[in-house]
Amino acid sequence: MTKPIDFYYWPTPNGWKVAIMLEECALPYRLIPVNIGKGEQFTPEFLAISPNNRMPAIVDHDGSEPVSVFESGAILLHLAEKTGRFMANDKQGRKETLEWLFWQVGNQGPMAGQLSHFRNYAPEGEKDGYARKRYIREYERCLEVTERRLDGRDYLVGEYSIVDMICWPWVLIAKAMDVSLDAYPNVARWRRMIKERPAVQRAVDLGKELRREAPPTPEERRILFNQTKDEGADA
Ligand SMILES: N[C@@H](CCC(=O)N[C@@H](CS)C(=O)NCC(=O)O)C(=O)O
Repeated sequence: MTKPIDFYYWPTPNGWKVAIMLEECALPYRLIPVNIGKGEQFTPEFLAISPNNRMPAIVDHDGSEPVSVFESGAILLHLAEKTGRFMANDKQGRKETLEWLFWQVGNQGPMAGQLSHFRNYAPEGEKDGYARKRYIREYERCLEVTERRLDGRDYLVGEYSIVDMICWPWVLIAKAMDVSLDAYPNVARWRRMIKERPAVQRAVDLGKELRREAPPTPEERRILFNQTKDEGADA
């Protein structure tokens, strides 16, 4: 019998990317919450799996030795190769899959993450400053890139795939980041179509009882936003 995958998770867009794939493939998994507001991403056990102190991460017990994987793009590739699902397997399709996976983790993800930071967590007085405007523009630029890519296509690469799974969560929350999708009809259609998938709905609901209901406390802010030694993360 296949052993469940250990899934290190917290309910955020980055966590949803992997939750979607696990749910789509109906892979058995054991949910291990990583409370990033409490600093659980810094335990030695977790750092051995995910050296960048970020979730999501997995440990796959399928082979003779457990295999740990961190970074959502690498996890999705691992799961697609393991199951033979949700990834084009011809040479051109694989190349395009890698291009768009790298695009997400190097562009759309970080820009959306920073936009979310400045919108939700920047100190009052800095919320509407240069940084927020910069990340709104970059997030919108990424939406334009996605819009053009989806022109005449249902999905980003071939059939519905890990590329859609990795790009979709940060588009799902566009409105919550004060960005309208009205100017991006292809993106809006694609967002809607994916949102209707039962596996995607299960993934977005995963651990929703753990979601933050109030702004971060000073201690949570220290843990999340002052992570270098000089700033006292491990003081
Ligand atoms: N590039 C990473 C990003 C993961 C990421 O930023 N995770 C955040 C939550 S959304 C996290 O674990 N933060 C913990 C921290 O900031 O210490 C991926 O795609 O897996």
